Order: sequence, then C-alpha cells, then structure tokens
Amino acid sequence: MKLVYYVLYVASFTFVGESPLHTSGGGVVVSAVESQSEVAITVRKEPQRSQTTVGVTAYIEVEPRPIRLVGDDWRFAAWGCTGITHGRRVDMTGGPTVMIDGTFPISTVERTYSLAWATCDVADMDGDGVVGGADLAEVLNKWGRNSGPPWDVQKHGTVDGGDIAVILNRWGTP
Ligand SMILES: [Ca+2]
Repeated sequence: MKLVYYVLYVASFTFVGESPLHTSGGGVVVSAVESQSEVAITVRKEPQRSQTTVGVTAYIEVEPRPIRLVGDDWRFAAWGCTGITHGRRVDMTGGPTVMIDGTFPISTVERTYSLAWATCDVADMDGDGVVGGADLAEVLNKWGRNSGPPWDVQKHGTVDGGDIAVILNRWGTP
C-alpha cells in the first residue's frame, strides 16, 4: 500500500511518494503518513487566506482484501467509489485503489485527519465490525439471488440458508 500525492494552490508540502493526494482551497499539507492500515494527513491554513476548509482527495492503494473503513475523522468525506460510505465494508479484491474525497476544517493551527481501515470478517456484511442483525438483514434482502460476495458468503452461487448459517455461527463476533 502506498500513498502518493500532488497539491494545487499550496505553498508548501511534503512529498510522500509519486502521486496523488490533492488539496484545494488554500490549505497546506504539512505531512501525509501512511501505513498498512491508516493514512494520516496534517493540514493548516495559509495565514493570508480566508478559507476555513480544505478539500482533500486521496487515492489509496490497499492490499486486495475486504476492508471496513473506520476513520471517524473522515466523517465529512464522501467516498469516491460506488457503494463506499463511511463505516461500510469495501471489497477491494477487484481493484487496489480507493478514492476518498473530503472537506475538512482548517485554521492556522495544524490539524491531523486520519483514515483507518481494518480487515473485514467474511460475515460482517455492512462492515461495522460486528456480526449481527444488520448483516442478517442484508443476506435476507438478497435471498435466492446470485448476488456474489459478500452476501453469498459460501460462494455457492446463490444466497441461501448456508450463508445464513455462516452468519449465525459468527453471531456477535467482532
Ligand atoms: Ca455487521
């Protein structure tokens, strides 16, 4: 996984890699740090500018696997890929790059916003970190269909009782 970025309208910034973290609106990226499970971006406002927010777009390469997004600081963000919302499960097995587009408050005091993710349990349909009723409901909504993962937990081609059994066996597990 790597985070790389470029910046518009910014007076100073630190390169972490080749591309692409992108900000607009008079914000300064002080630093951007990535690890296997988190990216943290520290920003501040240029003193002469009146803006109170900064737009940040990040393209993050994630190891191909189902993940769930757990970055509370990114509650202002809109996920740039279909089906991706805060706290939701994201199946990254089909492609390694996720785009996150957010707007964050800034001032002349540096603030750090972090986005974190974790490996998603196979039975955690909605990615909230717990196997429970919401996951059961998702499977029931797909009942009898060839919807594929994550609802077809067993990957038998149809969402059915076997998938329900997997959820029930893992009920309550984080
Ligand atoms: Ca869940």
